[in-house]
Amino acid sequence: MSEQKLTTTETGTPIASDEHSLTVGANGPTVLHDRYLVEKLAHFNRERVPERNPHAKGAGAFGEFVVTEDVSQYTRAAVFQPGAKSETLIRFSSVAGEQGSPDTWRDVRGFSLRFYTTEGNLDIVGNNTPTFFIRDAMKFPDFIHSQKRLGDSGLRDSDMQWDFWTLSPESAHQVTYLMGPRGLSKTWRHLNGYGSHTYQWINADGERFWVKYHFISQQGVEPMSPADAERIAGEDADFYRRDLFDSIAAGDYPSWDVYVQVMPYEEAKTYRFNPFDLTKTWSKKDYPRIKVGTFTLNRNPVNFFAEIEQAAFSPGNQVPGTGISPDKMLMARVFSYPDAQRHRIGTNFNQLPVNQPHAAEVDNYMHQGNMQYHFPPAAHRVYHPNSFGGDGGPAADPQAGVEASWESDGELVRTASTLRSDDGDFVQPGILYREVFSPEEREGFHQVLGGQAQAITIDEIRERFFQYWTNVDAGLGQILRDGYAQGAVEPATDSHENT
Ligand code: HDE
Repeated sequence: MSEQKLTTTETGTPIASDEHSLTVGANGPTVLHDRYLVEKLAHFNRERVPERNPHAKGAGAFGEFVVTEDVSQYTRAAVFQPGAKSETLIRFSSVAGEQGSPDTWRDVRGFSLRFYTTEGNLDIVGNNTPTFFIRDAMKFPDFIHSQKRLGDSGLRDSDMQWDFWTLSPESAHQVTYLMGPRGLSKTWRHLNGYGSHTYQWINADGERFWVKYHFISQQGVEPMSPADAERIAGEDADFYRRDLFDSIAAGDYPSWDVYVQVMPYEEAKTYRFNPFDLTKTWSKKDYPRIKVGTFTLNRNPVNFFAEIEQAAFSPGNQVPGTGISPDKMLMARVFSYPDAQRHRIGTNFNQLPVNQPHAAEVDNYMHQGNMQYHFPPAAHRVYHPNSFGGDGGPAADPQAGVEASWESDGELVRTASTLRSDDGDFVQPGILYREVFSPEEREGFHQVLGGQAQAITIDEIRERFFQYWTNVDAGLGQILRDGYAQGAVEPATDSHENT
């Protein structure tokens, strides 16, 4: 046994009891000047920060990324140069469920990846699907509301989920993924991650490329059956969280290979799909995956709250040689994520150990705010420009801070992006259903959708549901209609679940 340490107040003074409040006699009233009791109860009342809305339930781990190939012709980012090694942080999550929700409800899974690079933190905040439900940020709160809970009963509701989806045809590709095998993974270790959006890379000569990130699981991609998911939701609501933690604790380190699809800058102007619309994927025949390296998760958090709950990711965390693209969703996310962190955690959220850069310095002219922890030397001025040279503070350098860029001109309008030749909402989901799903996966997909049809209680919405899937594939629509008419499709065990 190690030496017993003393319990103290938050300011380090030893206290007399862990169990008894200070009272007037053994049976008398509790006194308010029991400073430790008041401190302990007050702190307890403040233990929670607002949970993420969405992506509340999750967990994560630290690891290392190693670049095994040479992609320096596409990016100057230090993190992607041959042989570079960087510390990483990942957080997996489900989208709709709250903090305590079962891990194995059918859902898209968040795949938030941070590289602590020598040029600052790079965050790729993606999912286990290469697409998304909507293509304009204006619809995001409505979308999430439809997947969460009704205003009156506080219940989740198939009618509102399908109401939103069927009124939003751009969702069809992602909903096809969600209702297919990717909606339920065997574990978090058995899923791929995707940056989903198009990002930009810039090489040392200033040449620009559009890229999509793919993180391919070395454990393989394996689904979980709806029946297992239903059972496990009851037996162990933290199944994925436990699996990840236990695997790493046992030295069974999961890893993912990092790939990019690279599109030359000019080709984006004429590609047959809008390459900045994340309801679409890029054909791998047109843009094959190019390997970059591998990351391995090898370290569990020491403290879940400090290191995972307070992890503050943002797609705006880019480094010189990487950047965002004109994807309307991505541009809005760059604003929205730090706003969420300021609300959830506070002004100086980036000063927390998990969020501060681990391999780069921070220096600028922002200061103060609640919970300021880091501060510069006394000579550091609080304004720029100043006449104190290096001692007075940092200076910006356009060559160091390379930023993504693209041409842009036009009137301010509120309208959808211009459609390309193959931009139909139902083209790619149809291909996914017919050509990518195996016969068994299609069968499982029919079962899941059969259950969903039964869970819808409003005829008009169910009719739109049949039409939506008919638009994806006429045969699929017919199978679902016939199944419903005959009552032949058993309610899928996960009929109440969704994103
Ligand atoms: Fe998010 N999203 N999102 N999202 N998202 C959040 O950020 C948001 C979108 C994703 O592990 C929130 O810190 C908007 C796409 C993940 O900590 C919030 C839009 C993709 C996580 C937010 C999107 C994602 C989040 C909640 C439409 C995949 C978990 C609290 C423009 C490519 C991050 C927070 C973690 C979390 C906003 C769309 C993935 C509210 C406005 C597309 C993995 O800021």
